[in-house]
Amino acid sequence: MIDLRSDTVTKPTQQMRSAMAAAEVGDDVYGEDPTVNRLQERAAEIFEKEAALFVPTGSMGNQIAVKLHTKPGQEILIEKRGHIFNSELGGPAVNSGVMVRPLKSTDGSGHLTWDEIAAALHIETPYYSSPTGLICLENTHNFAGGRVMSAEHCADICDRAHMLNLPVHMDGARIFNASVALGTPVAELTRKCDSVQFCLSKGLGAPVGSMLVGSKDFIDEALVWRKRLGGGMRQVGILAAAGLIALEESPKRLHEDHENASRLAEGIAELPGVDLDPEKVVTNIVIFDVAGTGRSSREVCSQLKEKGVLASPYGSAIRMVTHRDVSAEDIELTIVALRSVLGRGDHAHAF
Ligand code: TLP
Repeated sequence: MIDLRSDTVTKPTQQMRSAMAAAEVGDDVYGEDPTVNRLQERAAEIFEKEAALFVPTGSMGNQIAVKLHTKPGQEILIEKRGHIFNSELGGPAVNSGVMVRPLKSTDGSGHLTWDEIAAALHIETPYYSSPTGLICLENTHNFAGGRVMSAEHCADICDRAHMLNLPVHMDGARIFNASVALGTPVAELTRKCDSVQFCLSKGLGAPVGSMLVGSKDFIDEALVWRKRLGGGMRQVGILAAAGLIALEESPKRLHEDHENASRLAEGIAELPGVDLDPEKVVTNIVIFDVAGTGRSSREVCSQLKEKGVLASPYGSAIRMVTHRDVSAEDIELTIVALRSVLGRGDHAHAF
C-alpha cells in the first residue's frame, strides 16, 4: 500500500529504533530522564526560546497553550480550517471554557492578515461582550494544503497583537516543513510567538511526541497542566531518543517530500474535473477537490484503495500527504492509479 493519508503514518527508522533501545532513562515526572531533558534543551535551543516540554501529542500541546493563555469566557481567534478548531474535539470549550471565533482567510492561504484579525477583535468592548484572549496561527496550514506563513507575516501579527496585550500561539505541527520550503530557520518563523507547538511524529518521523516551546514561566505552568491532563510520563526517554533523531536529522530530508508533493500535484492537476493549482503546493500536503468529476471523494478514495493507494477524503476534497515512507516511484504509481480511477482514458473514449 502507498499510504498518503498522513505524514503521521511513518515508521521509526532503524537509527531511531537503535537509539530507543539504548536510551538512558529515568523518571521524567521527577525531571530525571536525561534523554527527555536533552530533547527539551535542544528544542528550546533550536527555537531560541527559554524552555520546552515534551508532550505526547500535538493536540495536548495546543490544548495546554490555549489553557494557559486564556480565561474562561474569552474567545480565541483562528482561521476557520485550523486544526485547533476542527480536529481537537471541542478542546478549547471543554478544557479552557473559551469560545472559538473562526475567521475566513480571503486569499485562501489559511493565513489571516492583520486586517482580517483586527475586524474580529473584541478589545475594550463592554463588559457584556466576550473578550478576545488569544490568536492561534498554524504554519504550515494543514487543511489549506500545507501553505506557509513567512517570518515577516508572523512577526507583524505578533507585534500588533502584543500592542493590545494579546498573546499568540503557533500550532507549528509542520513548522519544519515551512522552514525548509521558505529557507528560513524555525526560530525566525516563530520569533515573536508566545508559544509554539511542533510535532516530532509527523514529517520528522518519530513514532510519538510533540514539543511545546515558550518562556520558562510558561513551560513551568505547562508542566503542571501536562500532569493534570494525565500526560506525566515516566521512563519516556525511550520515546525522546527517537524524538532527538527526528529533530536533528529529519529536517535535512523534508525537501524530498516537498518535491514528491509537487510532482504529485502536477499529475493531479492534469486530471479532468479536478480542482488544484499545483503552484500552491509548496510543502508535503496536496488537497484537491473532486466535485467537478461528478464523484464523491469517498468513492474516489475507496477506488484508489483497491489500486493500492490510501488517501483521506475531506468533504468534496481529497488529501494526500507525502513523507519519508513514500518514494518518487510511489508518486508515479499514485498518478497512474489516479488516472485510471478518474478516467482520463474514459473521457478520451467518450469523445
Ligand atoms: N493532524 C492530523 C489529523 O489530526 C488531521 C493529520 O493527519 O494531519 N496541529 C496540526 C496542524 C495537525 O495537523 C495535527 C495533526 C495536530 C495539530 C495534532 O497532532 P496530534 O495528532 O499529535 O495530536
